[in-house]
Amino acid sequence: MGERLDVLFIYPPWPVLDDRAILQNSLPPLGILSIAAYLESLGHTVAVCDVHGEKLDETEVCERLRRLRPRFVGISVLTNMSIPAQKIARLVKREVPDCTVVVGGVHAEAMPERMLKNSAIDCVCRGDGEEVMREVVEGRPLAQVDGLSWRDGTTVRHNPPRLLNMELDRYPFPAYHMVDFKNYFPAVGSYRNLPAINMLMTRGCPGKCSFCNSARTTLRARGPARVVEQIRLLRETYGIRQIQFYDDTFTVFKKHVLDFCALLAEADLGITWTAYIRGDCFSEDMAAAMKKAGCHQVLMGIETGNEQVAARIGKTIDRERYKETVRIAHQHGLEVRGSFIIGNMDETWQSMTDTLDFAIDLDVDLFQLNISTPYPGTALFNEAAEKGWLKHRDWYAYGQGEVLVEQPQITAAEIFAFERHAFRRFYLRPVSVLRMLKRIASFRHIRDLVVATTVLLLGKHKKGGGEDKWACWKDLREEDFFDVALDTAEPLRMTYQLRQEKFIA
Ligand code: B12
Ligand code: SF4
Repeated sequence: MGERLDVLFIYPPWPVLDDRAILQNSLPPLGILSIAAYLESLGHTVAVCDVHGEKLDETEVCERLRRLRPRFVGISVLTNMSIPAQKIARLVKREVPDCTVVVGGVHAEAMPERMLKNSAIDCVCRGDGEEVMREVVEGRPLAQVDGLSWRDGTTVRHNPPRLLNMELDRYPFPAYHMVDFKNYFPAVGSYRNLPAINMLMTRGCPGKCSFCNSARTTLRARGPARVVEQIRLLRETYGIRQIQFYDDTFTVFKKHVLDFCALLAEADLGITWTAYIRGDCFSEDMAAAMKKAGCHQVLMGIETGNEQVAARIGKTIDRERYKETVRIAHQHGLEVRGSFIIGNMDETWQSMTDTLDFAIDLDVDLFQLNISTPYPGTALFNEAAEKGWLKHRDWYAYGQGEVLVEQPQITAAEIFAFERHAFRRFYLRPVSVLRMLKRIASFRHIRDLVVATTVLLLGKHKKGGGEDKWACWKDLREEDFFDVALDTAEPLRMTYQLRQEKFIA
């Protein structure tokens, strides 16, 4: 038998995607790749198993566990994949009983008690995982690791929060070498060149949106030179030609953006890229610099076109400002992808119509529409839970395509009907059809267009599709993994509070 691995990180699958999945992206999990790189730089042996990206089934995961026999396993948990994550923890303890299982990520940290009802999970990391994981792996007793919640018999103990690391450049680049780039692809309509990969220049967002886990989290930025260095590595080592910046607020630090663009343009790496901008943080000089550095598309979370709904979700709108932003982007040859949400609190057919009208009036090139989803750790989840409006906690469905909040003034059927109507009305306009045809630059773009038309306009997507191979991760019941009768309550929390302020137990 070979040497035991120190740490294995696992990214669970989200197996109930319908055919819309093909419109979506599959990209490497930067959170665990960042922790993995840090631990490796400290001399630990580390591997990453991306069950979602590699499309692994239960047998393959178990085989990998038996082969690597990790001392520690770290599982990253978003809400939609939290039930398969519970099962994976069980498999880990079955195959490697003496292994310590740590979970982290936005869902786990918002619901530590729920995770710890599963005896296969030893502790929950709240917030950044780099230092927490280092201390756990170095053998520090769980009770002494800041930022950790753990089970003490039948009670959950919440250690104090960990101070935020404001200097992100202290950490090495994500451990890209631990994943296979062949498994990843960007979303339809979001790329010029391939292969593509995701990156971040910042962490955190000062916004206050009621539906978002990033709301009010401390904004931290990496140095522009270091980001360009990372792009050079991706280009030269992995042949990457397209980057998707997934920062919540890429354009908040104007000087940073300008410095970054100047350095990237000078490096002349032949990279095309996209980034999220904020409607209220964009300017002529930024647009010009971004275009010159290879940016071809900006994404804007506009969410709604109705003033009342905007106030309700914590994202007020200045119509003229948004219009000006789109004008600036277009003038500099940047496509605009507008992202909108329907089914918000207090939403009506009329307010959704305001949103569609606004998208058309703004003249965004691509129209992205999601259904409001109450994620644990957000104000939306807490309000829906307190009012008794949460339809269920079957986390599989928490993927922005289902109606999960039951409101008296609107039905789920109306929201779905509006969604279909909106895609047709937006994309079947001659100006949109023309734009879509003009964007075609490769065979893959043609394929994308056919798929998008079939799924979004003809509504032909079958629910619960995907590969049969993934049956092992589907239709699981979370309760079946709860084998510890905790005497600790499960309070409602806000992500920003549990990460940065005194932890609310
Ligand atoms: C990039 C991104 C994507 C990419 C790549 C996803 C991926 N493989 O990572 C794509 C576009 C594919 C994507 C898809 C989706 N995403 Co997304 N995505 C993001 C985004 C913008 C950045 C993620 C990231 O890289 N963060 C940076 C790293 C450093 O942070 P991190 O991942 O949180 O990890 C740190 C800590 O959380 C912790 N940690 C995390 N895991 C672990 C594990 C252990 C063991 C430990 C100790 C610590 C730890 O340590 C990490 C490093 O410090 C976030 C928002 C955000 N700012 O985080 C949304 C976000 C994660 N996505 C979200 C959603 C909803 C989705 C989708 C469901 C959307 C959809 N309808 O399709 C899908 C689900 C995909 C899936 N496979 O299931 C929500 C999740 C909400 C929730 N409660 O689950 C977020 C939080 C957006 C938001 N603000 O609400 N996403
Ligand atoms: S939706 Fe965007 S602006 Fe609002 S809190 Fe989340 S990341 Fe920030």
